[in-house]
Amino acid sequence: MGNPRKGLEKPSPSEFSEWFDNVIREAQVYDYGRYPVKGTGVWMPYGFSIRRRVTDLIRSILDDAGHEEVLFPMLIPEDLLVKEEEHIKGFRDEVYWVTHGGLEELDVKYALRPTSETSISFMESLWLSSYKQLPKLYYQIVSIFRYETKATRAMIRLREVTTFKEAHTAHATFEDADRQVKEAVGLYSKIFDSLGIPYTIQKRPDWDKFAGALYTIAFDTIMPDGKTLQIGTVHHLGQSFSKALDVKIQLPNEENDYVWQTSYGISDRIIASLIAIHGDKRGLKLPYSIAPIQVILVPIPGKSDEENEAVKRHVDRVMERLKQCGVRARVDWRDELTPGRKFYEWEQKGVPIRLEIGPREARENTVFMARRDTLEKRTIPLEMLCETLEQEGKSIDESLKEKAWSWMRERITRCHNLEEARESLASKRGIVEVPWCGKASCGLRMEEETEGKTLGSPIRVEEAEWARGAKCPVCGAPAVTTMRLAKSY
Ligand code: A5A
Ligand code: ZN
Repeated sequence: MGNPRKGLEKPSPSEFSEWFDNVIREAQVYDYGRYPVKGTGVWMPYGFSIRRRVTDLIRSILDDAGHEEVLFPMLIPEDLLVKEEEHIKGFRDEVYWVTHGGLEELDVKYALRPTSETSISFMESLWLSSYKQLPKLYYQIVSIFRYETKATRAMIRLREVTTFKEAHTAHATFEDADRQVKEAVGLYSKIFDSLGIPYTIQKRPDWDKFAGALYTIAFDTIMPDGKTLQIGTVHHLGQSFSKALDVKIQLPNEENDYVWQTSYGISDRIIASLIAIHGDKRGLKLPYSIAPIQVILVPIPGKSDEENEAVKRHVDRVMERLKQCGVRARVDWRDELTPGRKFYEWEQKGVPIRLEIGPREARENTVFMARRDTLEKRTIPLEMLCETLEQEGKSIDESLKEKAWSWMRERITRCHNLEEARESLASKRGIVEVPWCGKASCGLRMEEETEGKTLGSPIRVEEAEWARGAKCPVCGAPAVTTMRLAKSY
């Protein structure tokens, strides 16, 4: 017998990339790199069910906070897309164009939307006329297309981003849009928290904000290879798009003004990080609250037909009980596979709890439970099943979240000089924080000298407290905040 706990460790930084590609295919989540269009992947049935639980979670949190779901056309005529100057400058190199209808060349070519600020603002110019209609909070979950030139990666850097949740909001004042940005940061925190995904929140430096925005707030997490992944962004768009697309309203004082807008987005990356951050060498580890299958029942064959009959009746009883308490459960009846083989598959798929049910459990009216995250096992009387699962489910989710946060916190390092910062990024990656005077020239120098990417400054001032008054390692002036740097995706 090998070590029964083998495989509960994370893939090492150097193994991560291969681990991720293998696990998503073998667990039948996502088939990537085989469909003959680069940067696209296929959500397989099990993966689709995970994706649906995640989009349901996003929808419920946004709906509860007053957002309305909409669905816009995928095609954006060129003259609309180019209206906002900074925006098109930023996206020019990434747009896919539809140039023909059949054999005919189109008069005005169409972009496959790379994002929807321009198309949504265009319709808002027709829909909105008074401050009384504001704030207006729309969102859609759609495919977008970006001709990415950096190396494409399953779920992480796609050319067709199939799970693009984009929210677009309109407000009567700058301040109300500013408030919405804070609200969105709170909503995104809640979404990531529900999945146990840890993050840091920072204001991106001006040289790295969204094309057309006044400023961008970003959520970054650290992947098992130590590189950071931007998992969500919130933008204050000011009036750039409303001016370019003429979204005007009447204010309380009867004057007309352009609306103030925000937009915020998350993508397939949220599912990539859910898988990457909790997973181990055995495969996925899904939180109980989000798992499409929370409990898998594996019948253990007996020595006689009689015993097998008893097992079957007991499995039915257990399923009945699980149905009553609203647990998403399934029985694996496949008779061509051994129980051991089934354990292996469901562990790989990340099902949080396994119940083994054999002749002994049937006789004693119990189930034998194994937790995916710790492999802890114990026998539970049937009458205790529902309350036990509820407790174990909570405990699994807390434990996954806590482990993920502590792993990430250990990878955030404070440095007082750039040499140290460079060393730290080279040897252990993660995030380094250095005191920063706030000048762009110093930030850009930090990027060069540390060979890291500038993620920006924490939006919570207390997170930069330690650096206040310290010297900016570039110019020596007193720091007003910190700059976070990382090797990033
Ligand atoms: N309209 C705004 C919200 C927008 O487009 N913002 S964004 O460009 O920053 O994209 C939102 C989020 O989508 C990013 O924070 C990133 O997490 C994700 N994303 C962007 N490009 C992606 C790609 N090629 N593949 C997967 N996810 C991507
Ligand atoms: Zn400086």
